[in-house]
This record gives sequence, C-alpha cells and structure tokens, in this order.
Amino acid sequence: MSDRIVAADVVITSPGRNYVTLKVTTADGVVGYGDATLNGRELAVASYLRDHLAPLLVGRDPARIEDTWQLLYRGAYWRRGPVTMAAIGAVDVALWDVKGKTLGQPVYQLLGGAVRARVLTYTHASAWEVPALLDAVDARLAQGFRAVRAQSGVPGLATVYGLHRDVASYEPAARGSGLVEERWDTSAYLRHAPDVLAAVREHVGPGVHLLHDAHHRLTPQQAARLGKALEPVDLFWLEDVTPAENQDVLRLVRQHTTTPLAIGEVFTTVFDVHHLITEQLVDFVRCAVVHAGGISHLRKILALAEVYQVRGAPHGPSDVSPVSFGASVHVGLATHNFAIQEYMGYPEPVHDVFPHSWSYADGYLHPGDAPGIGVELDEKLAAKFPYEPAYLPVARTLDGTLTDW
Ligand code: CS2
Ligand code: MG
Repeated sequence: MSDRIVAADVVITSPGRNYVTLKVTTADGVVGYGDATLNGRELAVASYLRDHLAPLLVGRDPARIEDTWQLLYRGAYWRRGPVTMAAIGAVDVALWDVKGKTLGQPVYQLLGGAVRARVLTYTHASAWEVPALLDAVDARLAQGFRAVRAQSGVPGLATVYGLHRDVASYEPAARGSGLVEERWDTSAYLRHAPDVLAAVREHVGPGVHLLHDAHHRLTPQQAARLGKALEPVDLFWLEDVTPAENQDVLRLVRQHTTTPLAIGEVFTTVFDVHHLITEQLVDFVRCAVVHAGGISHLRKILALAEVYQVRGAPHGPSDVSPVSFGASVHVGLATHNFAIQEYMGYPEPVHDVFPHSWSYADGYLHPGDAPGIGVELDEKLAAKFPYEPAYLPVARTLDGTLTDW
C-alpha cells in the first residue's frame, strides 16, 4: 500500500462533557477517528498526541497498525500509564478505522467476524432513596435493559460519588475548575448497601442481572464481608471493591465469597491486569479500548483472560466517547469471552456531534455495518462546544482524611 498518513489532528469538544478525538487523514483522503478522552486530564493526552505522536505519524503507512503500536509503546522508553496508553489507544483505533474504510469492511469483520448476534449491555440506575431507585430500575427495564447497575445514597452522608439527590442521573465530573470535596464513611455504606441491593433484587425478581460498584473504597476485609452479605442478592458482579494496585489482597476476598468480582477500569495494560487474570482474582476484566491502548491491546488482554475463564466487560461511562464505545462494541461482537458492555448513555448533543452506526435495542448493542468503526465527527457542530474544565470530586472521610473516591 503506498498510501501514507498526511495529517494527525486533535479535536477537543465538550457537548455536555469533554472529549478528545484524534483525526488521522491519509493521502487518499480516508479519515480515521480515535478517542483519547481521559476524564479530568483531557489536555494532557491532547498535548501528548499533538506534540509527540502526530509528528511520528505523518508519513507512516496507516496499514501497519501493530508496528505503529509497538513504535509508540516501545519507542517512547516510558511505558504504560493512562496518558500514554490513551494516546496510543486513539492512534490504534483511528488506524483500525482507516483500515476498515479502506477495505470497505466493519472492524468486527477484520477481527475475525461475529461470534454472537448482539452484545449484552448494562446501564445505570441511581437514586438517593430506595423507592426512587426502584423507579429508576423500572425505567431502565422498560427501556429493555436486562442488566442494571444499582447505586443509592447512604444515610448520614450528604453526598455520594456520582449521585445527585434530585436527579436520577450519574455524571460524576463537575464542570468548573474548583475542586469538589465529598465526605465518605465506609461503615455507613456497609450498613446500608446490602439492604438496598436486597430490596432491588426483591423488586425485580430473579431474571434481571444486577450489578453494583464499590468504587475502590473498601479494605480487603470489608470487601469480603460485603461480597458475603450480597450472596443472596445473586449479583452479576461487585465492582472495584478495593484499590486494586495491591492485587494479592483479593485472594482474601475470594476465600470468603462467591460473589463475582469485576476490576480494571483504571488499568491500562496487560501488565497491570495479568496477575488479576492468571491468579483468577476476578471474574470480569474491565479495561476500556480507550484507556488500554486501543483495540489491538485490549484484544491481547482478552486473549489472556480467555485462558483463565475471565470475561471481558469494558468500562463504558459517558467519559468513554462514542468512538471508543463503538470500537468496544466491535470487539464485543468478535471476541468469544466478551461478557457485557457498560452503556451509561450520553448527553443528547453527543449523538449529533459523533454520528454513529452502533445502536442499542432491547438490552443489546450492535456496532453496525458501516466500514471502519462507524463513528464520525461533525467538526462544525463540535466547534460549538468548546472545552470546559471539569473534574471528578475527591472524597475525605469524616475526620478529613483524603480517601479513595
Ligand atoms: C464508573 C465510572 O462506570 C463506572 O463503572 O466507575 O463512571 C467512573 O466513575 C468514571 O468513568 C470516572 O472517570
Ligand atoms: Mg466503575
């Protein structure tokens, strides 16, 4: 192939929340898009791409996806980490997009073709009080979802990560450059959460998959206790029980509970999760296309996971843009041990800024059959939504000690 990359541009837009998109253009005029969004650290990845990777990309053969990945990963000397891996992920997805468009095939065909008809998805139901939470779950079931993540408020606490007292939505990043501080009390949460989830199970009956996210806040003992207390609820998974940099502690959790565990949204390479996988410390690995080096690297993580009967369940909040969300659904359709895709949904203008071939129907997703990833960027519309600083809150315990959010 004599075609070359002639431009690698970065577009930052904020249609309800911030997104960083890499646009790769080839000499033949083919355009590929990759998502480089890193919630709260968007501009660092934009600079990494503009200042350090774009000069390397211009003049390269876009067909050499794996070689480019190796160049960007090994060639920098500095490896891993979310900024580097999100930037490499954006390049990787943009090149898969170019390849698909060049060959006239949706990316899932290039990954070996469909292994299932559609990809199971779960969404969020969040509310401060239990009755409102049950209503939120009902609303999600009415939309056809068969799997729902349930989060509630905690008595005695004024705020809980991602929850709004009056709005049944979950969008943890607050616009504005000020730091938002929340108060957190794990004991109060542990006293309340099992009853909340039991009430949800009782309400929906046995046929619905229920999930819950503990947001990295528990000690190993607390995680074990919670997992055990939730066994009658029959969760699809309990997510991020501990700050999982110290992965050995999960052995203790495993010894005490059969509640399935899911971890990985903050991990960026196979080297960060291989222990979780090979020691079978989790049931689901949650690395996202965007944060784990793109389609090429996520496939390697999932290939390792397959050997150990660990299944893929990529992170899919609103801070994963429709571009990498689409890429994830292609991977989901073509990867045997892909279990479920999180779909939190997007603020309305996002669907217009990123017109996409992927679609949701009746609890499932499909990537569509447009060549490439099937997600475009309306640059004119994107320009109407300039970047606005937005940050996740931080949490302090009742005595004022900074804790895991
Ligand atoms: C959450 C995320 O979707 C999830 O499971 O943990 O919403 C997370 O809070 C954000 O992606 C942080 O950027
Ligand atoms: Mg999570």
